[in-house]
Amino acid sequence: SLPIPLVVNTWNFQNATKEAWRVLSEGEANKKDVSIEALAAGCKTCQDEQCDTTVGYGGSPDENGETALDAMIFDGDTINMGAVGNLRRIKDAINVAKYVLENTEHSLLAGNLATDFAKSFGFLEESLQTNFSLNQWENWKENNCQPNFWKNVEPNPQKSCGPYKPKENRLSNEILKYPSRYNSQNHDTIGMVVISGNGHVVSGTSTNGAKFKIPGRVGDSPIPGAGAYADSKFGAAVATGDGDVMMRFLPSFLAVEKLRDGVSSQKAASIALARITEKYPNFFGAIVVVDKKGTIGAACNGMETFPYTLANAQYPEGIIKYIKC
Ligand code: SD4
Repeated sequence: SLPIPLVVNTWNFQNATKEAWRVLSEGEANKKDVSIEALAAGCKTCQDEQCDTTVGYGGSPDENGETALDAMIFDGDTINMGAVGNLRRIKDAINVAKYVLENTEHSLLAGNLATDFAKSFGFLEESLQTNFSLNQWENWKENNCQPNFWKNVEPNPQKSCGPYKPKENRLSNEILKYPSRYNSQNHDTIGMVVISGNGHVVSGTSTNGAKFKIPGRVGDSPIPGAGAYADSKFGAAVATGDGDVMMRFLPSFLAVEKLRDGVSSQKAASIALARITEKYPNFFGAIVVVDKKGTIGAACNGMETFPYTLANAQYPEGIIKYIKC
């Protein structure tokens, strides 16, 4: 069991881990509980660095070439949360989520009106498009605009990029045909768990979602129990991967429920992941579960290995761990 205070996050986003640890340990030194600030600072580091181009601005353009963001902070002390879904033209999604948590009675704001909300509190409105995301989008269009997230579409006329619409008849046996549209190259949400010395457990996520998503799509990341969940009495979980499938199973909620039942964090991770792969064997994704003492469990599917990163007093610079899937 690793000592708390502790920071753990999905993938090898070590700078995010380090930054969250820096803020957390400073707070601890001043006898202040800054779990939420630490989590926001860590996730913001990934947003600013555009971790793997799948967190923050300038990556994963939707069918219209726009990047839109999902983020959440879940407070395990109060069982309160703040989240934004499909946030447009605002870079700092995690701090808008923090604003929702700390200054409203709501849990989740979405789309353009979430943008208006953020702007009214001083968040800068700016394009999230970059040369990189523009290129991603142009390449996709040149390759006949594979309709990544449509089912039952009419064959796409050469070089015509939608609008797509479904055929009349639905395909049978949709689940068996389900191909994973995801891989570790294009799909890396940061999910982070922070536990303070006094046992305050907080979790959160930040992502730009899924490449070439249908405009308006919201993933699992801002959905409580899907992308993240926390309960300071038991621990927390964060998930990454194919959010469209994942959110149907609430894996983070399920894992924390298992902790409540006295199951180990490793077993809880395996159970939550298995619930998805039973139904979707090609599912791409991973879950990290941390019990309140700081014991970490993780499980993954659809890739060879899955990395996560942790920092604590022993590893203030952060250390990357790998699990086999
Ligand atoms: C999503 N779950 O929007 C996110 C993306 C992700 O690892 O997790 N990438 O589907």
